[in-house]
Amino acid sequence: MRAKRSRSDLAYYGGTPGFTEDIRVGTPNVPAKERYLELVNEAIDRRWLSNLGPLVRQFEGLAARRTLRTHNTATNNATTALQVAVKACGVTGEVIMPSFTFVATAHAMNWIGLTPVFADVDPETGTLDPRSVAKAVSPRTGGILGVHIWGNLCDTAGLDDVARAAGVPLVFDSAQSFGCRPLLPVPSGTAEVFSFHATKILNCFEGGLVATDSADVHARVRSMHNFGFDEAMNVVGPGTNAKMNESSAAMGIASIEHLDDMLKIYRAHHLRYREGLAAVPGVTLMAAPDGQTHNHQYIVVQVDPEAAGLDRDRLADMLGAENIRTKKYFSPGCHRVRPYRQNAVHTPVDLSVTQALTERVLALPTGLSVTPDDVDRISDVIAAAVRYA
Ligand code: T4K
Repeated sequence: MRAKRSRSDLAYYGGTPGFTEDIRVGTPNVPAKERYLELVNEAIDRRWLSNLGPLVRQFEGLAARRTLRTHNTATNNATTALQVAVKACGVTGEVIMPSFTFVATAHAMNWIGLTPVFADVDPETGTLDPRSVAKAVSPRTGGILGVHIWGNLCDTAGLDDVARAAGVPLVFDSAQSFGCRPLLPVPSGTAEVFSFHATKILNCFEGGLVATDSADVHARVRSMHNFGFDEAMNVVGPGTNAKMNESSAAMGIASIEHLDDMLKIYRAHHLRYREGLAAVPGVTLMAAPDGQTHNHQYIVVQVDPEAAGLDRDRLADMLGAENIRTKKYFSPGCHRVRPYRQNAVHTPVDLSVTQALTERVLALPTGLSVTPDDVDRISDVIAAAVRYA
């Protein structure tokens, strides 16, 4: 009896064979290599490589058209951007956030002495559930951090209500949501943070952005992300080094010029997966919510072990044997990892939706390196895996 099927097993049983080379979740998009090299060459010739250079300024201007926020500050990554953003918004003490997110959300808070307090999420969208947040509010609550997971925008109005009632700032972790905006362009929250990590739809190798409509918050973000300096280079408060460099900005500029084309490709892949997986029992593509634009950056399926005849982990193993490298975004939940799992202060409310999702979700390859034929092939392999499980 074999521990797991291999590529040849599925083919032997009549299934579609997988890939001879790895096809991965998170392969970086590089839509304009020549343009990037041209921009980075110019930066080298200018001998201005960091410290709020012209490419960073240009990138901030281009990004602003997409965030629809008045003030935009580019950073070296989203983890430091989250820290700067919550400090600039005056978040203190306990921060209510989802456990169902990448661990950076919780770690970023913990690292600066804030206490993550986890609330549950909506089963359809995976985003923070305002009713659960309301239950988690206590006199120690100093802020609420919503995460627009997989590009699905939170119930921003619901979270706004809870934040107002509690009298605390509402901040959004939009690391996965560049290109995702409400159809009515009124983004809520005091500030939000985007990621331009290599694996994101728009990548700067590494990079982030703090976006806000508040001039006060913006002034603090500008200062805090640059050692506490003000425009006149006086130190006016505490600060860190969260600045984006010119090479990252060059990649961001070169890529953002192709963002609309990339969004079309991601949407086409999403629709193709939907079609390809529609008849596969127990494997359901997570829907993209209405009422917003979406980047479809993550293709996430939920695996129901009863209906599929195999669980998520087994499916991931079978796909891995066919060289299809998936990711379990996001498993386990933050409440199940050190340092949060040992201390009940982090888990005051029921997290059963989170728990169920973490056991069932699986992200599939998409992006510029994936062709429509690849999508069909991956869907066929999943169908075969379920058939022969
Ligand atoms: N908040 C949220 C909600 C986030 O999702 C993230 C980051 C953050 C905050 C923090 O943002 P940053 O500080 O990173 O800007 C990856 C990314 O490293 C991380 O940025 C991202 N979220 C998270 C969702 O995904 P891992 O642990 O999955 O990375 P890794 O090394 O397993 O790579 C993922 C896949 O991408 C693999 O299939 C390999 C592939 N890959 C990766 C890189 C870096 C490539 O093919 N080429 C590459 O260059 O975290």
